[in-house]
Amino acid sequence: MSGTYQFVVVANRLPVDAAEDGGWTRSPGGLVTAVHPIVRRLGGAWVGWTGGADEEAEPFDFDGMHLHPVGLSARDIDRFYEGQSNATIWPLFHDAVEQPVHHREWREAYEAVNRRFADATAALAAEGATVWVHDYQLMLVPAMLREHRPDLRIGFFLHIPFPPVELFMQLPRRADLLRGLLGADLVGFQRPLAAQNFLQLTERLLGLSPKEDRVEVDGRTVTARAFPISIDVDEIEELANDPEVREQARHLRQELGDRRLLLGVDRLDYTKGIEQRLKAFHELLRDGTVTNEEAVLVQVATPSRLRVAQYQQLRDRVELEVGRINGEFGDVGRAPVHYLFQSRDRAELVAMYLAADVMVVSPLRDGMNLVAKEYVAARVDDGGALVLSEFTGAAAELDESFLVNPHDVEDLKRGMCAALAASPQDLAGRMRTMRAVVHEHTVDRWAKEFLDALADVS
Ligand code: GDG
Repeated sequence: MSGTYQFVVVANRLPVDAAEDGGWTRSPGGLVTAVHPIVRRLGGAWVGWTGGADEEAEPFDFDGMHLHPVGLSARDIDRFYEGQSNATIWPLFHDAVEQPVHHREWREAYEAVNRRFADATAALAAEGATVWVHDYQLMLVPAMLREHRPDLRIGFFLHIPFPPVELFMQLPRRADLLRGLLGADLVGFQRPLAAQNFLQLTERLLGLSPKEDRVEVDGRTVTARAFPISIDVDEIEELANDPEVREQARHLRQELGDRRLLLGVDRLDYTKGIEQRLKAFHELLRDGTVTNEEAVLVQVATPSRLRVAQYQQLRDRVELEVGRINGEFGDVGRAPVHYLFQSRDRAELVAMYLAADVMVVSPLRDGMNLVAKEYVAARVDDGGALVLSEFTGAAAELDESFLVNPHDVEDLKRGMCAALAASPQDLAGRMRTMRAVVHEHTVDRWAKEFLDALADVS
């Protein structure tokens, strides 16, 4: 059975959020910004979850897109989303920086939910349509889809890292997951190394013979290549030039007096290296390298995956450390760490980017890291310094940043100090170079390159 849509996007979440008036608003974020115009132009459809439990939401049209909700029960959310996706695959694909948890029921739920996504997509896509599947929650979908609809052109993009062979081998039912991805014509990754890991794995696990960026499977060719994602540069620059946002940035600076501002903005996730950043700042204060009079760390930790045990434990550890630092080095009315366990709106984030002397992005492992690119895009004044972990995809493009190994606290401290000590001329030169890179590689270009490659390979 086939449908009428020539282009279908399949992602864990629909590109909308429930509004207070009972309607929908478009979700923020680069992926939606980049893909929405393409879906609208092609009169396409988007298959995804609404974000709520036990929903029997009907398909609906939104701003030129046909949105097809896949309902998840509370049990599906528990097992497929919080379990297999976020407590098994997520940690394992991020170098197992937290111990991955394995449960048979989670794997079964993952397969069942992937099947539902695949069935919904198969029913919507027109004969010969292009389908673009996204991310680690839906890795079985390409093969499930191909089984019923060999006529489709299927692309898959993984937003997170793809692990080295030895680590992937730890996964129960690992071959199924790999075969799931091999259902696609084109598998896209953030970095070339990830594509290599994937191709090596096809040899090790399935005895296939990958050559260059391709592998033959069941008489078809699957191509694996890197397509580093980026941001909506215009959106960030518009905000950075907005007089209200600039005023907000000035106000923020005033509030902090003449102290240098170090900034962290992350989802509260153990991959982001927030604990390592706090430890480094703690030691700088303890060593006397910086004092509470001279510097302040503002950490926005956006609430994330709050029902997953590892995230609750991380929150406790982070909050304990913030309390320790502020208790030891703070003064009445002047704390060294300002910790915000809150989601802030985009304008406010950009105001913070503009106000920050040093942006500290220190993930232990990150597919790309858009915050680093947003910071660079926001610095229309060529000011500010970026301290960036080598273990982010962004490090490959932003090599004029102060690159650090966040696993080594000494190195993180060295990077933070070097950024604080650098001359304005040095910093402006670095920022100009990085801004040119971000300008060149926007999220629109990323989407176009992926879809052009998909059209070419299949
Ligand atoms: C995954 C991969 C890859 C954060 N706090 C707030 C807020 N944000 C926005 C940031 C940024 C986005 O969320 C986070 O993107 P990242 O790339 O930094 O990280 P993940 O969420 O882990 O994303 C990652 C990405 O997918 C894309 O492929 O780069 O490697 O892990 O845009 O600005 N936005 C608002 N309030 C907040 O408090 N409005």
